[in-house]
Amino acid sequence: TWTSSMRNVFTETSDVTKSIVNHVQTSLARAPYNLDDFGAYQAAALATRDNLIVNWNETQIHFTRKQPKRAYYLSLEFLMGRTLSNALLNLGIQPQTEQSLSSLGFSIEDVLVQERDAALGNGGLGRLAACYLDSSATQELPVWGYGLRYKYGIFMQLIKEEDGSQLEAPDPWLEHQNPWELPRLDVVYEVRFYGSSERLNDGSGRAVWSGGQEVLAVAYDVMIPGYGTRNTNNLRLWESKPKRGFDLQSFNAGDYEHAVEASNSAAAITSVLYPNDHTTFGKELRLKQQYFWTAASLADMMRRFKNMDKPINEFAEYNAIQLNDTHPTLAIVELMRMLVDEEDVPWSQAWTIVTNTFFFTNHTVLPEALEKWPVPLMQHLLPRHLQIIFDIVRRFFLSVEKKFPGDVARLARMSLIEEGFPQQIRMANLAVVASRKVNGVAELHSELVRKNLFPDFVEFFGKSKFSNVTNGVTPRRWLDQCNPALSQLITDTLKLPRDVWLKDLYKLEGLLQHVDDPKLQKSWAAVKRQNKERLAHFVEQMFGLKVDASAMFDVQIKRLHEYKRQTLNILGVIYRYLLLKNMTPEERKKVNKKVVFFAGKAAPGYYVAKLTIRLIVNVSRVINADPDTNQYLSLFFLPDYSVSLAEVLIPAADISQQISTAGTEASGTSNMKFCLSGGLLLGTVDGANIEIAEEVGEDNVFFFGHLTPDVDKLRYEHTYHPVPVEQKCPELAKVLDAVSSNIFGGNGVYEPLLNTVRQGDYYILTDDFDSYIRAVEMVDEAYQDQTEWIKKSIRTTAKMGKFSSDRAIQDYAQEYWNIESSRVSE
Ligand code: 26W
Repeated sequence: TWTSSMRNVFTETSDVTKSIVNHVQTSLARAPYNLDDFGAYQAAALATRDNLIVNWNETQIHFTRKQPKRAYYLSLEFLMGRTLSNALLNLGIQPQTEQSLSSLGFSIEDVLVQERDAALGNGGLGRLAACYLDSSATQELPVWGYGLRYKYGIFMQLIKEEDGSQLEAPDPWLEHQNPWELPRLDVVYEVRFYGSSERLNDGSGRAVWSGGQEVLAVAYDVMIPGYGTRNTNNLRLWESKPKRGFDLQSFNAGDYEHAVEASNSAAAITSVLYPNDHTTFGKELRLKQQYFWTAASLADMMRRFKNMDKPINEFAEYNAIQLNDTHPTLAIVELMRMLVDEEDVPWSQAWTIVTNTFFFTNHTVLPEALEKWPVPLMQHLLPRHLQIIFDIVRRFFLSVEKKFPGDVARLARMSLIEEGFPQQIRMANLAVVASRKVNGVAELHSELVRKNLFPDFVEFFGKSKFSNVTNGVTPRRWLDQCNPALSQLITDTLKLPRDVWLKDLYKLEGLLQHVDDPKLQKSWAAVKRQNKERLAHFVEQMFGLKVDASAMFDVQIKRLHEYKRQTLNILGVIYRYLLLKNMTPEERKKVNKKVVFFAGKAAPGYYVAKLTIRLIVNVSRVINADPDTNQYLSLFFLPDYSVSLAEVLIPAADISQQISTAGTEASGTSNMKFCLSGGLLLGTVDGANIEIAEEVGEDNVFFFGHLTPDVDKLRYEHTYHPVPVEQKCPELAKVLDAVSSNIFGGNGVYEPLLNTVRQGDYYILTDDFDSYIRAVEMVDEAYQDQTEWIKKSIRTTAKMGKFSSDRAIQDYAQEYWNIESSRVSE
């Protein structure tokens, strides 16, 4: 009865319709006659989810039986975006669902946009994690993600009408029930905080940690379907919850506040994503999040491992753990604690297991992003873990001392503890010491990781421990889904089924042999135009202003940060505006028309980044209202940047700006997404821009600016031989003065932002401005020859094979994790 009654994925339109209607009637308890788009979305989501669950279940059973080595991706952030359209694509039931919705009176486009983004991340690191999950499932690899189920994701960004500045509002994304998660109320672990740790002093190194506060971690599973396969992996997110509802004694005594105190503090752990990108302030709640998450995840892995009945010594043969930046570094200490204190494994054996299990990815060289935790805080919150850290330090010191006797300075540099008041624990050093391999996220960045961040460790452990895995993006979301017209054109041109090239992106190279075909050029241009019109329409709705889709679309979208130099871009726009203003109407007619788009959030406490947004918004208000120039130049800051907004912006770009100070952007991933949609790259010689140029050829990108090795020298000059900006870069000085002169309003509010350029100029705008302006001129010139431009665009897309996250995940699976694919049978 069981097997004959089990259902499979619905592939017939009529079954999809039945399922949707059934969910409207039962799950939603709604009547069909007043169903709105949101209701239709909910029902379609539930119908799709049923299919996902079937495959998800099969996959879990498959791998439980098979007992392969598994890999776990530990990330505090997963920036998933919307799920429904991706699920339909991967299940292969998009056309059927479209048809079914249409027969019920709904358009699928209107239904899909009802979904709220799952925005449990800040930026690049979180979106990378999402792309990696997609590729792992698509490649049928036994990979799970582990993260936190924040009640509030990244804040919603509003722009204040009065002054153009950023306002933050909460993102209550779980307001409506979330169909994409399965609450696993039976998968629960206890996580301890505070208390005290007593060493046993029996020579075993063991200790007993007791007392303090115990919090429950409850699992929520998010299904991650692969493309063109039944394999559906799991992303397990933890929610915190009090161990006991509330303190009954206080409750009975009428002290209600005290009664719920503990329960509030437990729930607070997973209440909100920290909105900081690249900085940390040593906040206790952040450390609590990190431990809560790593402890629950490791307990879960250990339970799964023990169910296999293998000796504990083989833990690393069955488990690989990738640390997404230093945020999960406590997992190292926690596994030591579990092995030594709970499994009775001798220290050195435990250390061997640990150092064979972990792999560490570094995502930034900015010093302010390197996590450090005050020793007193660790002592208070995790007393046993502090003991273990000091034990690791002691043994590590002995081994360094043995190799480099008497080299005290080296010991101080390499120590996991930074001296000072208070002492601080250097999480990056801990991650390096305990990991089997360490990688950066692009060739240049991996080189900087070796040369600038960890040179002593390279010398100590040897070069082979440090390598590179260049980032990648999933072509399913970032080409097929967000740019369906281009995907179709590629399929037609390559004469290959879509699912072939979408799984082997190197196949795009086949476009090269058609570059000179006028028919392809024409269709290629038409697709771009169509995407630009979609964006123009979107912006017109939002701002009530006309947008000229025949103008060049120039886009910079990413977190606001000084090193990313949105400031350079906006100062360049002002420069262009002033030039236009000074031209005769006749002269203006020869200028390349341009629409500039910005989007991105600033960390709520990052003053200069918020000022930059305010400047962009106010410049846009002046420029867009200027009848002399606004046909030639307009500017938009699109609020509340998100994955979904990126999906509209990226396909519409003629060019994207990737203009970080050389040596600061570890990789960048939007650069890859733009190029995949045929948007050319205006950028510095930094991060993955370099590898993109290597692939497409330097004549197909627009590079400018000083190179990484020059940057330190320039900064030295700024400090010791400063030259006033008027002298060094008169054109830039004029732009700064224009802002100071109040033509964009503000009455002096922008001075602190302008002064970052006038004084110190850490991100070398004064050194790069002239070459930036020249590069922009070259872009304008190139755009005049539309045929040449389209050819560059086709060549760019054609050479993006390397930047598929499928390639990146293959690198990790083979060179790092040593895991194998296994297909769930049909
Ligand atoms: C502790 C505060 C904090 C928070 C986030 C420190 C560091 C981070 C991330 C590592 C910042 C980040 O997202 N880095 C970006 O990672 C992307 C994926 O590898 C790269 O493409 C970007 O260049 C890098 O800035």
